[in-house]
Amino acid sequence: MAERNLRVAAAQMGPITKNEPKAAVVGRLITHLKLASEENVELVVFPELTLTTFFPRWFVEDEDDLELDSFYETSMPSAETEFLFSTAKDLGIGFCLGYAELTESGERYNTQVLVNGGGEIVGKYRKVHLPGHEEHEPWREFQHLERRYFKAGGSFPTWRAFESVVGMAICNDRRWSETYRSLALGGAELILIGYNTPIHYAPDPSQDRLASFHSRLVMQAGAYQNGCYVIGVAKGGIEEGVESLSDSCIIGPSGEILAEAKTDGDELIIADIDLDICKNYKQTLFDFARYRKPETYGAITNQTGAILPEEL
Ligand code: ING
Repeated sequence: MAERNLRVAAAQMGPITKNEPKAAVVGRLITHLKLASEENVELVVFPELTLTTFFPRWFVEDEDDLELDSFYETSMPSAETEFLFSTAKDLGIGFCLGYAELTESGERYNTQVLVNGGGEIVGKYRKVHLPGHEEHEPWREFQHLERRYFKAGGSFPTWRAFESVVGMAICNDRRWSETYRSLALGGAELILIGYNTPIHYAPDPSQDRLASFHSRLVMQAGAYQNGCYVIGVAKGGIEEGVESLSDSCIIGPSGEILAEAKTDGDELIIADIDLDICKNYKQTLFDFARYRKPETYGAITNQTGAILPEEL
């Protein structure tokens, strides 16, 4: 079988201001696509909620507030993103786009779509792990109200695309080992993860200095333990006063960092990946069918929280 080489890119975004028009943001995304085209990139991964500022940092009392709705898309492509889709199709470049989805029935999701080089949406993923809190917590320097503004997704689908099997995850999903294993059990070789990660973690500020280490740790572990490539893409920099992690990176099935961002702004990070390298791990150390013992893993799906042993 011919080698399955793929040139991929993480399209890191710098800050997006609250009043930056979506059309202006799309202009920045298209700049990424044009540079990617010059470098013969085949797949570009954009961050989580790429079309707007990270609005869950603010409390909006009224769920039906028009301003809140303005951060969501009621169709994809939408009027503002139609030009992105048509440009990508003209350039023959596939992409992964994170955005806030408002369905016809009024459900709100933190969503990513996978689009092939022909401009067709081949997959859609809705964020499963929603971090933060549901109610206004004024004690915080900034809010993290994803659990108020989004409904959780219900599965980790995978799709055949780009001569591979592709899965998607979003931000906090990358911190949960179940995410990668679920996708790898669906055959994923390539996992695309957009994120918006504030450096400051209000419940435990001792973690702040470890933001980059923790982000790399979980993605490198997820890649290695499942024989996958992982592309982690940030919207970083100081966005509306909140310092957010950049550090976008492309990670191989060995767990090694293959390419990484050098700035906190809009930056295209490119890597040539050989998808057949996944077999070096999936068919040896991590041969699931041969070595996994699901009959012993019951606690993982039967429980939500920990159940401690009895006091002696
Ligand atoms: N952001 C964060 C993330 O998981 C967070 C939530 C912030 C966790 C700060 C830890 C520290 O990267 C999103 N959007 O999930």
